[in-house]
Amino acid sequence: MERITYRSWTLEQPGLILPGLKRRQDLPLSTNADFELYAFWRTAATHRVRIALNMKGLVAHERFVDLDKGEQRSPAYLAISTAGVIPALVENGYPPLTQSMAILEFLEEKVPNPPLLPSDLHGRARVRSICALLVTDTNPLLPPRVKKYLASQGGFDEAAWDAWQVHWLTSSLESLERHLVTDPQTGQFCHGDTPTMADICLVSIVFRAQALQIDLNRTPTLRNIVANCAALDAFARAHPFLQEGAPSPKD
Ligand SMILES: N[C@@H](CCC(=O)N[C@@H](CS)C(=O)NCC(=O)O)C(=O)O
Repeated sequence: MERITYRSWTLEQPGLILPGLKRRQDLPLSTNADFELYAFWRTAATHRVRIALNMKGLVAHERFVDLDKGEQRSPAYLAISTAGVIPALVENGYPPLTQSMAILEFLEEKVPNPPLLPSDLHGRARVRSICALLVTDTNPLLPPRVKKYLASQGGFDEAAWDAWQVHWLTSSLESLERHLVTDPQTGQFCHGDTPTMADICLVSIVFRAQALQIDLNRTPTLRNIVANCAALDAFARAHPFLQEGAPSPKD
């Protein structure tokens, strides 16, 4: 069986991707792309946009920005995103769109079906609140620029950086678990029985948690929702290990 390892996380891990899916580099290049997506294989923010594009039936031609080589800080990329972060989504004839949540909202308005937000006002607020916990409060503690600063100014080595990530991810996921397990609006997914932006955000953050061997059995509601998402084609095709630049089976 093909085995891909990234840190302690392997592609063989059950229930997380559909068998038989092809890695992006094995697929023919799309000639009918709706967008260009500046992307890197493993990042949570890009992961969110890939899932949303898949759910909306849209196709993006990806331009690979290698975060491990610091390409996000190259003058060419800073002309696309002044903050030097990915993703950036470009629709032909329009300026680049940045910030994954703004991109998700853009895709939701551009292609309303299937909806990624509930039809009622309070439901939408609940879904956006879950997104904010994961994306606004948690994700900013984890990117390479934070690691770089903590290493240079705070004396962090790899072990300290891992402990930092495990601390903030665990605290965030456990607080979300407490919310989801007690709220009757939780269903097979974070909000009811159809996937929303909240599930997209959850799956993107959980991938990072799994790479750090955080035990999802301590957050069983989240674990079950992530497994339900993984069974959906739009989520499965967006899995980081299937993307260009991901470690090959030999790595
Ligand atoms: N809030 C932004 C975060 C974007 C972001 O931080 N992206 C990371 C990858 S997940 C990045 O490009 N980091 C580059 C760096 O830290 O140098 C979003 O959701 O799009």
